Amino acid sequence: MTEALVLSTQVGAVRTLTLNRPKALNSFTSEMHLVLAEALGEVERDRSVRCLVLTGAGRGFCAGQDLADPAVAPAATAGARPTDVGNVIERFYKPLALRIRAMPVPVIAAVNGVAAGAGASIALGCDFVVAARSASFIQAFSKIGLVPDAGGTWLLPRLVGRANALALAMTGDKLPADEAQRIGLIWKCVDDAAFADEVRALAERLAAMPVAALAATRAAIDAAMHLSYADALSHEGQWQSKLSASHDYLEGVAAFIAKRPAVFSDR
Ligand code: T3D
Repeated sequence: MTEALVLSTQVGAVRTLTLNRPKALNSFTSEMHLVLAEALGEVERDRSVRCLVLTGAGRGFCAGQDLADPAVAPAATAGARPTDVGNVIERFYKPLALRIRAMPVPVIAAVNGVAAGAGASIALGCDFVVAARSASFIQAFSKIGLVPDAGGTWLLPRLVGRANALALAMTGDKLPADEAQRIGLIWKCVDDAAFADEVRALAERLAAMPVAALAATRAAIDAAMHLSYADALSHEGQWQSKLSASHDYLEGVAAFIAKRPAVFSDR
């Protein structure tokens, strides 16, 4: 029986999707994209899911595009037409990156090992990036004559500034997880032995929070990146109008007044 390309498990309200092509460091084939898209659709539809964890099987998180996937690999035969990688981006990576950014629940990238190329971009596009100390981030694109994609050019300078973004993208050097945390590329680097427990604890904590407000927080912060101060203030007000009409806001305030734990359920 063939192994699923993406493993989906749920404990409580935390859904974990595990990229599962460990022999090729979980690099993306067209088929894995399709299976992942289906799994993300299930997360969107299933209201029992309140936090999503994306991780990789084996020693890697994801090595980006599978460079040997016949569907996208550059033609080796002399005279053959080269693959238009832009089409691959439009078809697979752009929808994936946008979808993760619009998930109705918080998304944690649990970077268990190397994250390279589009694998790094997809991780960095998640709400939280928690990496094992043995993990690393590689902007592998320059080594094969491409630019960072899957959101890399947008994310990198915003996360670490232009100087670091250019250095990482142009050299393609391996950035260890602790250094990635130090320069603000990721949220947290944790010892390998504590990695699974840290991810679980964070996911469970987020799942118990008002997740609709957390998803709105992501949207508001992303929108504010290209708004004026005045417009951001107005945009925040619009979100507050919407959220203050929700069950979770009423519950949050009632629980605070009654000095009891809140039970949030909106999504
Ligand atoms: O069509 C398009 O190109 C679309 C564009 C998409 C955007 C991108 O993602 S472009 C960037 C693509 N990714 C890369 O260039 C990374 C390539 N991989 C590496 O540079 C190295 O594997 C790593 C630095 C990530 C890890 O190195 P290391 O020494 O720990 O492992 P390894 O021995 O290189 O890899 C282990 C196996 O995974 C190996 O297979 P083997 O020899 O054991 O049968 C290797 O070939 C395979 N593998 C790793 N990355 C890929 C891959 N196979 C196919 N595609 C990969 N991207």
